[in-house]
Amino acid sequence: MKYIISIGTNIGDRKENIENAYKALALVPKIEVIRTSKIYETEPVGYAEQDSFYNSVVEIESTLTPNEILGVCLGIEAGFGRIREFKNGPRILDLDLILAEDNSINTDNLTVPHPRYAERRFVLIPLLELFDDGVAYGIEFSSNLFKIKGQKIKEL
Ligand code: PH2
Ligand code: MG
Ligand code: MG
Repeated sequence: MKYIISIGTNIGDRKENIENAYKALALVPKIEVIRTSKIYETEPVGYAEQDSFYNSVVEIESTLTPNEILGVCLGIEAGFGRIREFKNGPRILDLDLILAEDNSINTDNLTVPHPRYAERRFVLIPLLELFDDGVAYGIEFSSNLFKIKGQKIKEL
């Protein structure tokens, strides 16, 4: 099954962090990285008093379940020394499962599609780069861009 994972960072060498996340995903058994978007510099969303983020999205192919993918994401974050201080606060690396090819999931610890992705230009713009007709796995996502105000974003 294919999955879309969003990567974000605003601590340290942000470009290197994103590239390390691509590499870490590619090293996981049963995960193949199919393609990555460009890297974007983005205005913080949610909590404004922090440095700008670098964001990217990745499409992977995997035989792992959505819950296993979530575990991989949390494991990679921990491996890079992520400390969770407060919601939407600064982070060295955040990997979020955004979409799954043939699944919607709603459990206590995982909701897919990601409950807030449609409000986030930093997810939708790189996603549109990968799915230029604005549809990913049967989900039309690009029209959400018209509803978003602010949230500056630029390609590196
Ligand atoms: N992640 C958040 C909250 N706000 N803003 C930007 N620009 N990029 C992010 O990755 C991001 C955010 C919560 O995970
Ligand atoms: Mg996140
Ligand atoms: Mg996260």
